[in-house]
Amino acid sequence: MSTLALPALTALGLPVDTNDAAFGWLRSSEDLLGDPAALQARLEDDGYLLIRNFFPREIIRTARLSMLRRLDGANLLDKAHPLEDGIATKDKTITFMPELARDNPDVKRVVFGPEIVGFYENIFGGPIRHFDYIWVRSLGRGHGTSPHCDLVYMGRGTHRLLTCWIPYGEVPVEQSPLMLLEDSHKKSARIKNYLESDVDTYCENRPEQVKKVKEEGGWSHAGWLSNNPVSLREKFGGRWLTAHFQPGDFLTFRMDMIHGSLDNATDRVRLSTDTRYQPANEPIDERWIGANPAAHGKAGKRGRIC
Ligand SMILES: O=C(O)CCC(=O)C(=O)O
Ligand SMILES: [Fe+2]
Repeated sequence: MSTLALPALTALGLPVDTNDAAFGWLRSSEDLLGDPAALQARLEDDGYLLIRNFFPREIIRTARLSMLRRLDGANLLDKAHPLEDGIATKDKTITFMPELARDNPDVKRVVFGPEIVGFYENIFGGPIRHFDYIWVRSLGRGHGTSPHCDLVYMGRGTHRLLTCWIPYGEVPVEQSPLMLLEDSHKKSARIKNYLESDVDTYCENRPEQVKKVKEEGGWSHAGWLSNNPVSLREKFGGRWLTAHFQPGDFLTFRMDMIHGSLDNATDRVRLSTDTRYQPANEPIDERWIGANPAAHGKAGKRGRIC
């Protein structure tokens, strides 16, 4: 891969090594769409599938505009620019905003619509269900997401669960695209203790955890595997893989795949959702279902003897 055209990239403020041995591109499996067995095999091998040009662009654009209108209504966009450009107001950091998807039929059209449901039915080989909760990220200039695996946030049901990350608009490398640590799903034994943890579970026999998690509704830990994507990669091996995402693309990956995102070096908001899908007949993590999911609130906290 030529690195000549790449701008200097950072992750959590740290310079990312973009040499061929440390950095690369996600491969698209768009060509396998008609062949579920091949998709399943590729997912097993790579731990992820990038599918380009999957959604009709119009539904992505409609969902993007619906979210931008809400951001604008909250005075988070610079009114000197067209709404559609999604330019963030200076000095206001925007991050995790699930309210952009609440009661939003345009976002639900994308994340629970027939295209994506059909895709996961092919992947799981039968009926599927999704978590009702929709994670929305609206990242202005600043740091991306720390490296983690999703299991620690949603591992109480089946582990045959897949995340779907969808960008709403173009997301070039300098605008905080998602990145996956290559082959990390094959090394999960090395992070066994981390993968067995659950951010909403506390030790009943440790008073400080009872106070923090059960009484105050906090988390037992933040869920991050590391706050240093550069040294994590050096220790763990593999390359950080990312893409210059286009509207219509999506990325799906396993619960044990290490991922995070690059920083946003622009004033353009990076809008994305992440949602989850699993076989319909397997147990589901109760925190994320229903009209008003408990999420990481007090109702989802669980004690155990450590
Ligand atoms: O969008 C991001 O920066 C993080 C997304 C993520 O962690 C996920 O899709 O599971
Ligand atoms: Fe994640």
